[in-house]
Amino acid sequence: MRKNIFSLEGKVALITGASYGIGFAIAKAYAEAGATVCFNDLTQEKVDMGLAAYAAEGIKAHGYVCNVTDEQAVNQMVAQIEEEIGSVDILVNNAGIIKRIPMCEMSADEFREVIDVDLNAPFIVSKAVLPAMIQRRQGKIINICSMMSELGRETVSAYAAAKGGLKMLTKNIASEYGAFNIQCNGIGPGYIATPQTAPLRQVQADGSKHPFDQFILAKTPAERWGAPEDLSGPAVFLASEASDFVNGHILYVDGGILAYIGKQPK
Ligand code: NAP
Ligand code: GCO
Repeated sequence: MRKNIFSLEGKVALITGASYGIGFAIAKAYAEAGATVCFNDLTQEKVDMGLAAYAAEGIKAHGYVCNVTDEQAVNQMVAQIEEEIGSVDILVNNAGIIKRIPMCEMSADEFREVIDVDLNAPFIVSKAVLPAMIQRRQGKIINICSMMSELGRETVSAYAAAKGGLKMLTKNIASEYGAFNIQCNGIGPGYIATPQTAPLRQVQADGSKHPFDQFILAKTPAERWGAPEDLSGPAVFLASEASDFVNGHILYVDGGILAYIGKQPK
């Protein structure tokens, strides 16, 4: 029989913030490819919600309460996973937040909060799994970047700074640990329909589409928002041996946004 180079059989995957949304879709794809799925969320309630959602898909996932910005809690969670399940083969730094506030109205504390979750935390979680990866001479780290790793827009200064930084952290991990057969790549989703982007898609009082919704459709050659499942194939590719010589790359999964100047208004 031909070997399946996309198989994740026998691998342990940790996907942060994966009770729902993009993280959940990626974790589900990993489980379907054969991996054991571990995830975390901020509260027991959210973890239980996630566990029930995985169980409904026939997946036995392992859920942990952990704030990814808390280095001690992250180290504890990774140690617990190593003891209970095995060393982490695949890490997806997915947990993230956004604050849409015009820069001149944003406090430094609000800015720091976004940087803490979206940039410092991927550093913290990667640092926690890297020693075992180095020792075992294998590992995959996938950082969930953004259109804002390349582009700016009004109100998202902190998010863009964090996601731009995450792109460079990705390249640096690849540079620093590539010799240990560790691949660190990013996925840059386009505009994906999840709770994070729900305010941008809200139907207006008169029943019309939100102006931002129309704006995104005009900016996306695919003329639709992405679904979390659009990220499944790229995420499996970057976690599998099919991508063993792909390192420090950001794979944009955006329906063509970054290639397109946008539709001319009628
Ligand atoms: P989401 O629906 O808001 O889900 C984010 C998840 O991260 C939630 O489960 C959330 O938990 C968790 N989280 C937040 N802060 C955390 C912390 N400190 N510790 C642990 N977990 C934490 O977001 P999403 O749209 O699925 O996005 C997932 C990732 O993709 C993010 O990094 C986001 O920036 C990125 N992204 C999203 C889009 C998009 O269009 N949706 C596009 C590009 C990139 P709680 O529910 O407990 O808050
Ligand atoms: C926004 C959005 C974005 C997306 C995504 C794009 O307000 O512009 O929330 O930043 O979530 O990251 O790739």
